[in-house]
Amino acid sequence: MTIYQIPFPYLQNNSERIALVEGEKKHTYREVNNRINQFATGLLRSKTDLQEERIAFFMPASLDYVTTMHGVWRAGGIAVPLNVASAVSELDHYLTCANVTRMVAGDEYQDSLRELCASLNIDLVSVEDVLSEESIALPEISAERRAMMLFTSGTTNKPKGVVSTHKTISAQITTLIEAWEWSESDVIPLFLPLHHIHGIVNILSCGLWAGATVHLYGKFDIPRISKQIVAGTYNVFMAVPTIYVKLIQYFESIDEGEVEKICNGFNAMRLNISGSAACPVKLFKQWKELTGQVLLERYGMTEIGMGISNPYNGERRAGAVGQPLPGVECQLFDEDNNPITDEAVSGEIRIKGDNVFLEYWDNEAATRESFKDGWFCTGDVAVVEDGYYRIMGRSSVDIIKSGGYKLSALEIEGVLLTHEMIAEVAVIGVEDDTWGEAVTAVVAIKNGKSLDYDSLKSWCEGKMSSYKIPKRLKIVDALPRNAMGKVTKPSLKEMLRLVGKS
Ligand code: MLC
Ligand code: AMP
Repeated sequence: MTIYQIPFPYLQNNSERIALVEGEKKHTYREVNNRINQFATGLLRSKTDLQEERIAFFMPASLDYVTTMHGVWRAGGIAVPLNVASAVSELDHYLTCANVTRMVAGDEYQDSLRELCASLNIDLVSVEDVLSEESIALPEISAERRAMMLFTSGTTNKPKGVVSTHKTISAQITTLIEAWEWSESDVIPLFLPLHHIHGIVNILSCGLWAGATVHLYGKFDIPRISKQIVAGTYNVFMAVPTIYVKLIQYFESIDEGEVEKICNGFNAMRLNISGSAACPVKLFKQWKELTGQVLLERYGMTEIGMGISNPYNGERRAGAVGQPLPGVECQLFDEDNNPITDEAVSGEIRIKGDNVFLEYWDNEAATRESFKDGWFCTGDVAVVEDGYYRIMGRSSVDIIKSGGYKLSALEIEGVLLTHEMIAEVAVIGVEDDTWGEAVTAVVAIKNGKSLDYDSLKSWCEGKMSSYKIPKRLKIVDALPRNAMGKVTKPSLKEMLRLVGKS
């Protein structure tokens, strides 16, 4: 008998309930389970265990995605889901860093990936190529084995591979099932990208573990999703704050009767969640006024899954993220590494628990630096007020959160500095109503040269993923620096925030 270390009971039990809906197609748990086994078998070929071989995949939310993710887990590999919106120039780093040997891609992506995969000696296949009807025993895999690698931007260098084990993923799922009372009667739309924890764990994996039905969308398609909301299809909705902002902007573009129907659809749901970036109090209130839903805001990170959440039952507080989730230990620390016990004194959030990742792939130094005395140091600063955690900001100005994506200012600066007109550049995230933070390039231009926003934007295309391209350009004579010669990004940020408001 196969031992599943991430035991999705409804898959294992071949339930006849509907697991996935893709447009008009519906797939039962039994069907999905069989396909996963066929895929795992095909991946193994003559091997008995993939022994943590890194298998990348490049596909939107689909039956193929689920087949690949679970198939890799069951065959003993490490699943490396990649961002289908990545510029091909950025994929090279992910594939090389993870030493990927096989890439499973949707048909629509095969042509654009062929050359890159060939140059890196990576086997490019489709799900269909791998499926096998043969019947073999799948390996027994210990819970401590590595299962998944997600890339996350950091303050230095290129994105790092965050490795979680089968045990980590199980812990990340089960805490949410308990806290948010997932059940088999839940139906949820999934339109977030599937190379991040929000889409992978909070929605897809919790849904499949609980025996719920997950409706898969290739992208955030507001009219299609709204139609289902009006029809009362969904009872749970999870998104980043930017999505709630975009929904409100959409309401302003359609007639009032339609808005009312959509808002009634939201009103009838049991739960609306916001996370991955701060939910402004104004947005929390607007959503309540429009839909009657009190958003449940929670806090998480690629390295820990979810850590802190407002209560499902009980007061959900605007501007706060709530209390540590079941099984998650959370403590604030001051700059001298002393635990903070007083309320209203801010400090860095540090986390312990089975939900915490194992390591940054092939980067012992970064792993070591991110843990202190067994606590994972998140780099986020919070206070506790009346038992509720409130996020105050991040310890690094070089991390930008735009529409829920974590971006490295240094990575973007590195590309911009190769522009022939640019003498020096500082990239910062400036407060923005839609994106949370808008990537802003503050640039000093070489003597005698000129640069406008549109030409910079077109120059960036293809050199970085489109969501990283600066939304704004500010030209200065020289960047402000402190006595040590370091660019004073916090003052730049404040200056541009005030300019934006004037
Ligand atoms: C898209 N664009 C963005 C952007 N997303 N620009 C800045 N920031 C973003 N996040 C740009 C595109 O480049 C394009 O630019 C234009 O917007 C339209 O693109 P689109 O793809 O049609 O946009 P849309 O579908 O509206 O996408 C917005 C979005 C998406 C909010 C749906 O960004 C998204 O799915 N974000 C969620 C990311 C996520 O899941 N994060 C969780 C990380 S895990 P142009 O110029 O070409 O028109 C984590 C832990 C935790 O944080 O706690 O959960
Ligand atoms: P990522 O590395 O992409 O997983 O992003 C994790 C980061 O998103 C955290 O370290 C926080 O900075 C931020 N984040 C997630 N949820 C929230 C939230 N509710 N409020 C503020 N910041 C958040």
